[in-house]
Amino acid sequence: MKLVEGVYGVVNGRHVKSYAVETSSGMKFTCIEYGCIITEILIPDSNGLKENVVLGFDTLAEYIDHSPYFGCVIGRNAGRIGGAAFEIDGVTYHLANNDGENNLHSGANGFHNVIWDSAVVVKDTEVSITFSYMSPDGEAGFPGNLQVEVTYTINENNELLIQYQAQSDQNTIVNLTNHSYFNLSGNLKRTILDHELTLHSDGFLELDETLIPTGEIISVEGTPFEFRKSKQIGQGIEAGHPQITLVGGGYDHPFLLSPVQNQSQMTLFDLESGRKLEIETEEPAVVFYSGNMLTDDFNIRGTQSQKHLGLCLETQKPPNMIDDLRFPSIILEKNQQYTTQTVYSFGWDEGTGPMSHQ
Ligand code: FUC
Repeated sequence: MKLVEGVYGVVNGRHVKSYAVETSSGMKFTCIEYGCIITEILIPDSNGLKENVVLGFDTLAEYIDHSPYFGCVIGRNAGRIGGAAFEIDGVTYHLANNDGENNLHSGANGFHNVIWDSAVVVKDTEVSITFSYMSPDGEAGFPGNLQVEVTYTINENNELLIQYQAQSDQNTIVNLTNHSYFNLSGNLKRTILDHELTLHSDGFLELDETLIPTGEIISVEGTPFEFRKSKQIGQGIEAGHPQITLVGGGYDHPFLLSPVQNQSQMTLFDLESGRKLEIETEEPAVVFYSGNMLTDDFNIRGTQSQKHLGLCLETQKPPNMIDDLRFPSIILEKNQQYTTQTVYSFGWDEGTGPMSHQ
């Protein structure tokens, strides 16, 4: 394992550190203290060519000015809160309405725009980077002083483990995720439409026209939301469904995860490059977002952004659920520990080319 520390940029006079971790078999992972952003993940393809598989920028200015939440940790709340308000213990709390009348990803003062403290632990076969932050009572509109930690551990098996921990001195909302956009083609050569997805979910949450869950669970059976057997994402989108049209031509829905045995809950595969990503989470749901709202008015490391250039698999609790007893609540009670983790395992098909030229 190799670790290189650096300075990514400066915000308000403060240096933002970067950490680059390399495994001996060829994965390279880079993250920064700003928003806990994962800026780059290099993975070999079937010919051994290492290329980037996440959307990201090379400058802090781009993240600050116009990032559609590339690679960051979202908090305190991932997803939308209807009417940008919620009630806890009879008190109504108001958040920024930054998505029509709703709150999206906690607004401009969310965790993606915060500089976190960091510490590293280096072992023989793994490197861990822990980011910590004390979010003060009332920040972004949420009650309670919330102490939060996010740890990225990269190991020699080319796995990325993300562990989240939080504790508050008042009842509050906590629903954290990482918002990496994946594109396994490598350096954004193609959109994600021909990526094959396996997602073990029997049902997803119907959305209303402002993308808030209506409360209805729709069975995936016989719909383009059926990914229990591997399917090309583009095929699903083309098949058409009012819920696909509603979100701008694609997926942007919470899928409820089903129990699995001896297989990953989610697998993403790109046949042409031979790259594969498997995801396992303790969370009950994943918001599968197929990059429908990515606009073409900015560049991503020299490539023009476009719709479907990346996809997010945001592991989390179903959004906007506070007192619907069918789902785990997004309320974290005073002095209780919030802990959760998600593992991303990267692999590549070594069958077709020499693992040589890197
Ligand atoms: C995802 C989606 C949203 C939004 C955002 C940038 O989390 O659920 O609709 O577009 O990313």
